[in-house]
Amino acid sequence: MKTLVELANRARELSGVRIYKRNVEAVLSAVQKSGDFWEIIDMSDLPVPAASGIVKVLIEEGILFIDDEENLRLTQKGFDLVRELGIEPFTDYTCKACEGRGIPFYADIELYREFIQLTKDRPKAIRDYDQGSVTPETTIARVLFIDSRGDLRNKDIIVLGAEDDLTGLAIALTRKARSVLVIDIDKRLIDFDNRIFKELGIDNAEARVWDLRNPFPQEMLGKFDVFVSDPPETLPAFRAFIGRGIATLREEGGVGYFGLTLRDSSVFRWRDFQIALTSEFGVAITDIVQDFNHYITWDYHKETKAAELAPVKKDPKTIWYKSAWYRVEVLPGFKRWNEVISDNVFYLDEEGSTT
Ligand code: SPD
Repeated sequence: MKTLVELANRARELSGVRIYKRNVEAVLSAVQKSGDFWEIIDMSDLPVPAASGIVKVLIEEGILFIDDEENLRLTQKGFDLVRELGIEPFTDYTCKACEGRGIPFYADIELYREFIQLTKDRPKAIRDYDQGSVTPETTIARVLFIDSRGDLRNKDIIVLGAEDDLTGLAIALTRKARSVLVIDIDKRLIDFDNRIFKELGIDNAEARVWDLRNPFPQEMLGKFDVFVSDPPETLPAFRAFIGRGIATLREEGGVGYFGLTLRDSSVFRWRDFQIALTSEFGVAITDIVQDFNHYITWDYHKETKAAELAPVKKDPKTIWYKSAWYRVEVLPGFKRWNEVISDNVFYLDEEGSTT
């Protein structure tokens, strides 16, 4: 019988992504709770290629098998292994009322209702820009979180990309910010926001088309108190969205909010992001709320590398794609990064698979 380290190394070889012993343990723990591949990814906090590689190796080694309903199950050898190694079933004490965010969306039920009402005909998430919208409950909880930290009222706020989540719209609907500027590459979303701003007479909010691969003009830099974003998970996209977000901040004490996921990115990549944030851009990470952002599975799921890599063909039945909510504060001497992005790997690299 191979050791967990050997299983991890084999999965790494098979999948081409970074995997270590802890990841194999996480899959063996998750599979004791649910046989659904997408739920296993959610519980084990792994990029799809990594989870898929581990599952394939565990099947190869006779530790798992796929049953008639396309669920993953432990074999007798698998049961013996988890018992011998003391790997227990996944446990979850997440608060069901706030879905683990610590901020219940219904704390401002009027805002939630207005948002739901206004966004009934919202543009659908499309594959072109790696879109995947968060649930309305997530969007409203984001706004309430921002308000709870003193980062909403009378602040100049910029929302960069990911307006498929309509976070910029929801911030504007509070009528509490001093100004709101929404930047997105997708003209459908920009037109959608601007139409609502106009209809409701919200004249301190505006949406503009912008491709974040391009540097911002000088007049955008140093103009805002707060930025909000949700970048694709490659390093170039992280720079384009978060580096440029930081560059828009007026002064030390400025704040950024964004989502980072472990479904399209590994914890190894998170370390690279965190080094860029703290050592290069000069920010402190004040908050990371794991699984704060819940994404509605996108209509193009069947066309993605994730669907192709999955060991089963069954589609996700529940929300499986989540991301952590980061809050950062810029400190004295912070760097305004605003270079051209020339990298071709923008939306998808070896760890990503949902575009
Ligand atoms: N490709 C579909 C989902 C993409 C959602 N983006 C989440 C990014 C988190 N930073």
